[in-house]
Amino acid sequence: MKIASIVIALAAALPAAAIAAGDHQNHGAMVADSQRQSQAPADAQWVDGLVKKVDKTAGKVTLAHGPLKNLGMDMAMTMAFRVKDADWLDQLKAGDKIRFVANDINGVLTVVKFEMAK
Ligand SMILES: [Cu+2]
Repeated sequence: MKIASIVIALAAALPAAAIAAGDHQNHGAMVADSQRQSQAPADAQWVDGLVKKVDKTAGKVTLAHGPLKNLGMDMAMTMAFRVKDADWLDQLKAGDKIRFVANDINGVLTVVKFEMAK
């Protein structure tokens, strides 16, 4: 009985996660959802990113990025991130290629480290 209910729970959870990861409009919801996934490690995962837009007013940078498994994103996508240090927005401009690490900080996806890609 126990094993059967675990299998059912997994089967129910997996497709939902896959759909959420591919749907950009629901990115915020996905993050809120993923907070209960405490098995997700806080390990730094470097990923390539292409700067699409810098919004200093909002304190955000829009990045086209590869998969970020540590944040439950299994595929490449374009989305806005907050940056840990607002000064970083002065160092970035559309078209820049970077490598970065993003973390979920209190439910907000935030670039916590970055470097210019060569
Ligand atoms: Cu993303």
